[in-house]
Amino acid sequence: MAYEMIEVRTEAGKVGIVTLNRPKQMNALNNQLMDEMGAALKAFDADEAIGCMIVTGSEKAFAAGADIGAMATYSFADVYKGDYITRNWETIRSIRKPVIAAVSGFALGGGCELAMMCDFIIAADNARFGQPEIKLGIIPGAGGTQRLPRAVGKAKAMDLALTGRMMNADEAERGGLVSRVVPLDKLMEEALGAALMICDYSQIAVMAAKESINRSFESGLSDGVMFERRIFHALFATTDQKEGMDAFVNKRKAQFKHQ
Ligand code: DAK
Repeated sequence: MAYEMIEVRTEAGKVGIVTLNRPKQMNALNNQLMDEMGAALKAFDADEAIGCMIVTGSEKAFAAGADIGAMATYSFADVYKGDYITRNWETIRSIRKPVIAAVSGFALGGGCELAMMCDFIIAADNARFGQPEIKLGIIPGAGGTQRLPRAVGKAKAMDLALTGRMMNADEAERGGLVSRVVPLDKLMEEALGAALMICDYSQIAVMAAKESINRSFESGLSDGVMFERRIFHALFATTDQKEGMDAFVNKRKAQFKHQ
């Protein structure tokens, strides 16, 4: 597939990188961009050589939200019948390998929601997060009212969604939305370092960890712990578990085969 609104590349043959590329529109997210991103991530997910993905934007903007110009004339019939958001925005949730959001600049509205759909967010020190939809007469529509309070708690989520204000990277890290904040010029280096580290672990264990942590948002504690326990037990059937533990016992570096 030829991409027009994203750039796609790999690093070290094992990290798949998707860069949102609508600079004049601050990477505003429209249907074509979301279709392209979904296709690129699915292709990486299906590629045996790829162990981790990074979604990133420009220095100025990760993404300034859904494309307001494109949305402005939508009717209820358009968004309902077209299954707006669900049809292509949710593709990222079906990706089984880890997806890191490397965020610099604005991550607003749908941009903040896209970052939250990734597995974790590494932010540059110039990143600014917000859900300003209230200023447009709407509310967050791609999971913001659900994922933001799970990340930062009710008080901060209400504050952000009701006032439309932005929070900077430090506040986002303090609140728990962001896992690390790094200087802008170190953002990709840090995200790549994390991705390469993940690629070197057992891909089965990595996917199982992602699946289990995501389950914690969908179930009660005892069901979630039982889910984790069953997957934990199952990992003892893998070659990688034997390799990882043998390598530790024999004081050597593990060579995982992802089997
Ligand atoms: N959409 C389209 N164009 C955008 C945009 C956006 N979200 N954000 C920025 N741009 C465009 C600007 O129009 C401008 O274009 P030109 O005038 O140059 O043609 C260009 O990017 C540069 O922007 P500014 O001139 O405004 O640059 P500044 O540095 O002054 O300000 C800003 C940057 C990011 C603070 C500002 O542009 C801004 O406030 N942008 C809007 C942010 C925003 O409101 N984001 C939330 C969008 S609403 C739904 C589900 C989900 C959603 C909706 C419905 N349903 C289920 C129905 C999601 C909604 C959203 O995400």
